[in-house]
Amino acid sequence: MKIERVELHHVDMPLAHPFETSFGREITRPCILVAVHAGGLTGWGECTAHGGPWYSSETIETAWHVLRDFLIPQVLGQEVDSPADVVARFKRVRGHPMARAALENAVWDALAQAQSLSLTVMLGGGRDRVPVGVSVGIEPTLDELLDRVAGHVAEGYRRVKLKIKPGWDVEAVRAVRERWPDLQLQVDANSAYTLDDAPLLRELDEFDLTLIEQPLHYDDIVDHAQLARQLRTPLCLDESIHSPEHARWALDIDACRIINIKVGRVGGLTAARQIHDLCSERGVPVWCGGMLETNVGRAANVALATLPNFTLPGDISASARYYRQDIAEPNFVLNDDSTLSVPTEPGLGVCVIPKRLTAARLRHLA
Ligand code: OSB
Ligand code: MG
Repeated sequence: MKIERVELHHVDMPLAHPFETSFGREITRPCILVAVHAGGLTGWGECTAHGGPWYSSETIETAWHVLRDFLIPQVLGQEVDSPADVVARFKRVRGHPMARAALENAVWDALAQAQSLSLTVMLGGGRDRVPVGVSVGIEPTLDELLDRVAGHVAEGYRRVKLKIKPGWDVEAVRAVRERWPDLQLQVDANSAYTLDDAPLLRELDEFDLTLIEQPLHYDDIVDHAQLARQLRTPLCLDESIHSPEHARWALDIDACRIINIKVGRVGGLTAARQIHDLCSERGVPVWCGGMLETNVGRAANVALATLPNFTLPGDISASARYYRQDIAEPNFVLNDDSTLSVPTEPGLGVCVIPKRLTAARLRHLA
């Protein structure tokens, strides 16, 4: 397959509900959509970098720069027959996993379409439904938090993740746990604590949480290994795992018992599957994280989450939880059993709607 043209679309869309984490509050979600044109087909990939370097050091601007000046030139006009060809061409590039992932995933979509395979089948996944949960941001008051959780429970979500930060932790978790004693519950601190907070984090042990996600420094595994030994609740890493190597290092030193795999953070579907396989060999469960994606990124997440070791529900909620009107169709809708159905059409199985793309677009590299 010869890559004939690559387009970048910088879009920005209002979120259905503002999303607050320990690193900030988001009202709109800017992202870059990558379109790869080859042999009459178009493959799509979503770059999950945010506007600012808050979740990770990448931003929309760094990703645009690295895609335009270094990654696109590596594949433009080239014959690409498998995702491995793209990975090999990007090998010289250090860092910038979200930029790499966006282009690699667009090639996966194009290659899958060319072979008339769904992305799920091309990845080697199998399920026709994947279990999902919902990530609930920090709210202005506990009452508003309880209202949001109640809404999601009523929608049918059976697993809820609460964002926590100092001052919004034990009390918030207690309030939710008291009202829903049987709900599958977990928390995500996005690096808001230090080892000195171990006694406070230990208080969370009484709430029967599935996991505590990334409590310490975004680039740390050493302190996490120390903390893990002091908690009964399993530790899960998100921000600290940037590649299959980071996953291996973290598991080698028992820094976590569970890994959140995000396609963007680890540099693409190839790396994501490698981490899945490694964790599978080591008996470590994984789950698919989310970055408030549009249906383009969500479709890739759903396909990834069909791999067998994705045993915990993903942060892959229904489309309506994120946007009033998504940029691609069809929407993902929550099934009665707190799952999303896996598309079976060739490639990602979603179509970008041109009119919506141009309406949401701030910048275009054609
Ligand atoms: O840490 O998992 C995170 C959203 C943006 C940045 C970081 C995170 C999140 C989420 C949302 O928790 C997950 C989702 O897309 O539903
Ligand atoms: Mg997280």
